[in-house]
Amino acid sequence: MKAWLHALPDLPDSLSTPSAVAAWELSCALPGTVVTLNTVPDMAESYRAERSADGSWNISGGKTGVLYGAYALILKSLSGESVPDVIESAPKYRLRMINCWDNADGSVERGYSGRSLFFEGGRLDYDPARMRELGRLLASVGLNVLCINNVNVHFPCQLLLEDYLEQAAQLADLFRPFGIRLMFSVDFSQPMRHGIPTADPLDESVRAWWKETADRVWQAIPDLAGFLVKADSEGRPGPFTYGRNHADGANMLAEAVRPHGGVIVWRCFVYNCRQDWRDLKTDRPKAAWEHYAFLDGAFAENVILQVKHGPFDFQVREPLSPLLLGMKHTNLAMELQLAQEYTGHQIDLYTMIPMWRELYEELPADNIMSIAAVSNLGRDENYTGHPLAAVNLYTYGRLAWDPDTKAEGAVTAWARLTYGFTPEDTEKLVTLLLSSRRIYEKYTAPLGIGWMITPHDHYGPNPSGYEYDLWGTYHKADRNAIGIDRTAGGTGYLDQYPPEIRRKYENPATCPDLLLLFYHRLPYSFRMKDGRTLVQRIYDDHFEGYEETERMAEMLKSLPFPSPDREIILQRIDMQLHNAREWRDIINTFFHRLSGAEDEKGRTIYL
Ligand code: GCW
Repeated sequence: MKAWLHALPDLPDSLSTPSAVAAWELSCALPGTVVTLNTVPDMAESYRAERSADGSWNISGGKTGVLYGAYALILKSLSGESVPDVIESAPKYRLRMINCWDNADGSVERGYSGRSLFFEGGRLDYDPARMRELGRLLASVGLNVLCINNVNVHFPCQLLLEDYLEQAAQLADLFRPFGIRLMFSVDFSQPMRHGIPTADPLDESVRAWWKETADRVWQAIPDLAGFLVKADSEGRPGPFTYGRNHADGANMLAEAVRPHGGVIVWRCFVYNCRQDWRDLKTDRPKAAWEHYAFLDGAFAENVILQVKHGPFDFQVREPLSPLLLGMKHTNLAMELQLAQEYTGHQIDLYTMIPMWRELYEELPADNIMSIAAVSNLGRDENYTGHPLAAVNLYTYGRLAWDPDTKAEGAVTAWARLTYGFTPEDTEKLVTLLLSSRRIYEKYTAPLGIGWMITPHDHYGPNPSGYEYDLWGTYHKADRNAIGIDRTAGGTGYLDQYPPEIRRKYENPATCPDLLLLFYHRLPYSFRMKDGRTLVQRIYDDHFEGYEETERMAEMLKSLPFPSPDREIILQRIDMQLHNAREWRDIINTFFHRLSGAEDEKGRTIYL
């Protein structure tokens, strides 16, 4: 299925404003329902939809608010949800972003849905009809910013150059009727590709170059949202080269884009990726805090620090990053990852909203102004490679609009919109999707330890693959114990949190099981709260994870998916079964060989 709006006819290319799109979508989706649209400029992105006694509707909203109101009414009606007489809504987050990791050569870094939707052969290359379809998909769940190129700007950032800008401007035109603004990733050292000898943010010629560049770019695309920057991260250039800090770097760019209303989204994924495993002092999860917390309040008002949701890198389970809790005087965005890099490559089922709900529960209400997610989209017919991975895009948008969105309601709405099964089958599908994250977690790295994945490619098990590498991701398993003590007595990572969080995790006897090995180094004989030993708990989770995958496969096979989804889904669940079996046996054998502990239930562990 081409995601959840597949039932609507293609959009004509003549619609140039959000209200024109809204009127057209309403006439297709709800024929016979009279809807009046009323644009109230002050309402910006918010809307109020009200049903009159005669059944007709009136939607008032800002320029894009009317569009969001129309989609809300359409999606609620089509998904069979009960539609209240008044729907009133405003987005919680200002920028609701999709970050694409698409390269100019058409490849997608960590992409599992085919090639880039936007680039091919070193140039912008897109299908306008597909762009409109994508625009409506994103707008229908309230997303409003699309950063089209990879944060690792491998190719000189052509998007900033004259001849590319023209085509990029045409792309921006295609998305504008959907309230979606483009954003570009830029390379911090870009001035050096244009004859400037340095990229030092305090150098006058550098500042002047960025100003001129911003002027040129915004002249072509006046509503460009801004620039996204990965600096001093994983080999990318940045202010550190010049002895400057990240406020110096971000504020310099912010000054260049400010006259145009642009923002600088500055990623905080900064850590030592050349670590020596012999070094016992450096603890990678501490890095973001160490680089940024002391700069709280030093960033310009049009800078947003974009922080990965956890302190490592999109593992199956990580605690919420302490930076998201600590920087009270800085604009922050939380970064999620729809692309299933560590979570099954869009082969294994992995519905993310249960994980996101846990993060949102811990986010203080007013700290965060924006949300970003790494895209899971590509040129595949169904956009997300695995047809069921579209649930992640849909629910991401719903949560970015309203962080109180409940997992079950949103997944059910998506399932109904996409497949229109009987209520029993919808319920089966929803149950299966909601359990998929926990199942994946059970058969992969245990209890928050992370990183037991095949290096670089990040699919399948390799328990010590990262152990002596330079990425700072170690579990230090020996014959007695596993893990790193991150409490005050250990690396002190936990000290980066407020006291109530510290108290929750500092004692292994009371630390929640699923993060136990993130925070503590423990012997295999450690008694869990339920009386099992740590190693027995690991064995049990892995056997259960595989069995539950088998049950999931049976259930999937019984559901009436239409073609071609059915074929793709069945082929991938077989691959997932194979993967889950590999994980189960390799992880169990790994721990058995180290600990010598037998499985109390006598199941097969290969020696
Ligand atoms: O998760 C890691 C990925 C890299 C990625 C990096 C990042 C774009 O393995 O492929 O680079 O994160 O977030 O910048």
